[in-house]
Amino acid sequence: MVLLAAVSVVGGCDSEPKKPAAPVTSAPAPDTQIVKVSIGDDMRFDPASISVRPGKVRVILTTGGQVAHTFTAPGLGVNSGNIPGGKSVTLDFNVPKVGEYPFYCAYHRSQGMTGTISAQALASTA
Ligand SMILES: [Cu+2]
Repeated sequence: MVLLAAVSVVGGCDSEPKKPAAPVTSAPAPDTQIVKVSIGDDMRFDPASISVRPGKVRVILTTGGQVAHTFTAPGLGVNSGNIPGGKSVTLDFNVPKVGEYPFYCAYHRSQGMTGTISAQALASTA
C-alpha cells in the first residue's frame, strides 16, 4: 500500500521575513586600495607598474578590446582566469609585505604582457 501524503500548508503570502541577499561584490573595506587597470588590444596592462602599500588591494580590471586576457600574479595567489574582451572584473587580494610582485597575462606573456605590483611601506625611511 502506498500512502501519498499531500500536505498543503496554508499561510499568508511571504509570511516569513526574508533576509536580504548578500551582494555578489561587496563594498571594499575602508582601507582597501583600489587600482584600476585597463587592457586594450595592444597586449599591455595600463598601468603596468602598480604601486601599493602592503594590505588589501582591489584591482578593477577592464578589457577594452576584443581580446581575452588574464591577470595572473602567482606571488600573490591571484589568477583572474579568462577575462573576455569588453569585460570588467574585480579582484580582491592581500599584499602581505613590502616587495615586488610580478603579474602577467597567461595568454600574452611571451608578447611582453607583464607588469609589477610594487608594495612599499607607507612611511619609508630609506
Ligand atoms: Cu593578454
